[in-house]
Amino acid sequence: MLTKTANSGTGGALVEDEPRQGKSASVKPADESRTAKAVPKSLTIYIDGEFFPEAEAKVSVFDHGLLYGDGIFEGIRFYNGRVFKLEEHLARLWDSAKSICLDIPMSRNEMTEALLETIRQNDLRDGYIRLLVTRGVGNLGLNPAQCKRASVIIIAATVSLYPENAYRNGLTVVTCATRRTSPSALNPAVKSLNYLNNVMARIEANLAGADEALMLNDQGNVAECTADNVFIIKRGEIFTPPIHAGALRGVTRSVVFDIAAELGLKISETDLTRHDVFVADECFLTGTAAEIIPVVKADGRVIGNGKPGPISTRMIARFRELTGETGTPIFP
Ligand code: PXG
Repeated sequence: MLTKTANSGTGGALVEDEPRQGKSASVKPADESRTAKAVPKSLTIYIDGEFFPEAEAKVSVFDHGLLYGDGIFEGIRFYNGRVFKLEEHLARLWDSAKSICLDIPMSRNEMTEALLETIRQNDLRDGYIRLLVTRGVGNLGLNPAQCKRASVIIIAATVSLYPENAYRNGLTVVTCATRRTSPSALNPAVKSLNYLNNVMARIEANLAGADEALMLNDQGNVAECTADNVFIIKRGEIFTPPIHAGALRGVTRSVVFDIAAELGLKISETDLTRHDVFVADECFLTGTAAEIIPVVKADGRVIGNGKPGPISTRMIARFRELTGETGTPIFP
């Protein structure tokens, strides 16, 4: 059962690279906030069945999500009043939960309704959802048996990870020294709240002045980037690392497989080395936040002719059609 405790009106704008902090807690009536365009609006956040203005949306310092990164998450997009690939994201969330023995305290239908209602509360048609399930409140010991009930947090905001010209001109990537977590340590298939491995890689990209970091696995093969799957194209065929190489089973990755089948393009999962990336005709990354974005330089080597290639461009165009036309309706 959802309890409405606040309504912030027309929703806020969370730009990924400029997260807002310490905003006013003031809650405006919907009509007033619609006219006050210049004033950033307070988001309405879902926590365990209740809605809160963002300044009041808080979790306990004893939540093991904070103390140990013990929890899981999903990043989901909605476009044009529809949530894109909602079922697939929820399926992955439930798989992550099972893997770490976390009981999600609601059914899949209840989660869907909570998610849709959070978007409605923020009056958004295009945006990004961050869905978290934390282990919940426990004591200072790491034993999750102390945590009585998992917490569910849903944030609906707007997102723009890269500027539009990045999609036209492509990104630069560098290989980082930080290896993707080995499946024998922490399986990267679990989308856990413990992202320090990826954050360390991201810091390396920042220090090198690159847009993204290419992460290798313990064998030295390409796993993925910090929050994106990697694809290369060679002689008209598309290749991507298999899941066992340390790639997340990306929802956008699966859409690329669907589009490839639709366009009659050959696509396969295969181990890739840095050399394969250097000599590729084209390269692109996929992720919910990044969507499909071309890569034109890797470790200083120009990929193809240094411009997004024809297959990447077709992929991006078809992906944009699909995101605009399909998905779970938010406002039935
Ligand atoms: N690999 C990793 C490690 C990821 O975290 C992807 C690939 C792409 O998967 P999807 O299902 O989104 O196609 C992810 C995506 C963000 C953000 O920028 C997204 C992710 C992780 C962290 C931040 O919002 N996940």
